Amino acid sequence: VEWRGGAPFVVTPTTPIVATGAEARRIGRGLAALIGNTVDTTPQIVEAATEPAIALRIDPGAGHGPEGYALEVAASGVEVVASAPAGLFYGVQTLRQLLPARVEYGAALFRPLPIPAVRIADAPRFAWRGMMLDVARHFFGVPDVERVIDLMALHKLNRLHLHLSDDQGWRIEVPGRPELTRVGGRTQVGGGPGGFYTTEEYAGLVAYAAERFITVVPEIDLPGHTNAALASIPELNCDGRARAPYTGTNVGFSAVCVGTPATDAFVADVVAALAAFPGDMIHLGGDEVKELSAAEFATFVEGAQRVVEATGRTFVGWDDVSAAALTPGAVVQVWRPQVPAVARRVAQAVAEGASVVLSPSDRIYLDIKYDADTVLGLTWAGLNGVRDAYDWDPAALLAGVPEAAVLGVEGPLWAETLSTVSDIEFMSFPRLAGVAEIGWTPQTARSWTGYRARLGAFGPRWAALGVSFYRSPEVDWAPDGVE
Ligand code: IFG
Repeated sequence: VEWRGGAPFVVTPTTPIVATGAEARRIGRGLAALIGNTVDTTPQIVEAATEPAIALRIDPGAGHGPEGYALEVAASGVEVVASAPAGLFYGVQTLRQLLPARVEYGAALFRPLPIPAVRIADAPRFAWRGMMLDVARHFFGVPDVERVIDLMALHKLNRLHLHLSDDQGWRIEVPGRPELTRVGGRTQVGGGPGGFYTTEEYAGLVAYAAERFITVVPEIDLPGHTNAALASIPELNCDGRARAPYTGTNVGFSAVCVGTPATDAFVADVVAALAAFPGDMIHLGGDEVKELSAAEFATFVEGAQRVVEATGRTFVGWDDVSAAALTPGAVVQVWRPQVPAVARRVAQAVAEGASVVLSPSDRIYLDIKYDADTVLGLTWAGLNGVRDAYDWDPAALLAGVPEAAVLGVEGPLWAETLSTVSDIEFMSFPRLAGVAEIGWTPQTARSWTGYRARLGAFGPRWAALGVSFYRSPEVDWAPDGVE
């Protein structure tokens, strides 16, 4: 970032956005909709301009990589150049953050919008910058998930991991298995009605995310965390009897019967259903299996991984799967780096060719309380304050797991204690912004004091967006509604 001083660029109701090509024009329309609150204050998308303009350009030869961009702001005009659509989108998100927070209000009267003169060249450190939303413990409908996607995009996050099944609920239709949603989709923690995504609704979420350069990573948790499936399909139980629905919050008590034709057919149908949607990863969980022997668990995981890879997709599992013999292309999502035996097994899996996504539960589990006074969330991993969630280096987390093996980071939000989108926002922000910066910014450019100051200045933007964020006492929050 090079602050150039001098006069800012001032966006007025007649400032045009110059963009050519379908993707640049589509991204331009997103910027125009942000800037204008009425028809006559919304910038036009044009092919060329004679007055000071905002120019958006995709130049494959520009050398910015798949998600990088260059941004130049001067009084005479603004230009964002990227080598690919994602990079242009992220350059526009940065431009958005350089605009006053008031731009985020949807109907406020237009006032000229100054953008400080600056030159930026930018690209992300990691390819996987994610959030996980647990829609199984409590179900969240399409509008809530779209809201999460919108907020992820503002922070340049690009992976939405949806935890679609657990003991308390099954949330996605599986062709040929209507009982999974008819029975498993009708419960949730606390006994509420639950819910599920129809094939069309889920496809719509995948598309909505893709428009914002976010890839959805579906998770069906197996062989444990399966009571909803065990309550829906009797032959998944070794005794052939359907389990009662479960609406509590215990973990580890359930597992499918391993090695039976019924279970193998079930896994095949589930993986086929997930592989029918656009994407490159399928997450099959693997966490907290206490009802199977080590041999049964390994047999299940190794078989399930082959089913996923037969679809051409990458297998993802929680760090528990490192107890099985993984193929070199596997992705291990690390949630317990603080457990020495787990850390050793993960390093071994990496030595055998696995990659990792880091979700340390004692850092970025977003359902862990901020502090002892936080009403929502859990405390089994300790307390995850704003600084705890930010002040660590993925390349230094695990011995034997170098930066090259780290695909990126992801903040999981489990929903045992969350039931509304404002609960999601309260536990996610500000800590998810820290996850986003860890995923994007080189370690040498990061410091708690610098981040803390920028976070305080970001509060008004979240307020303008109506985000129910936690005004942590660790941060000096700028006043909102006035800038
Ligand atoms: N661990 C369980 C989750 C959830 C979580 C709550 C993993 C991988 C504790 N598994 O985290 O289902 O209950 O913080």
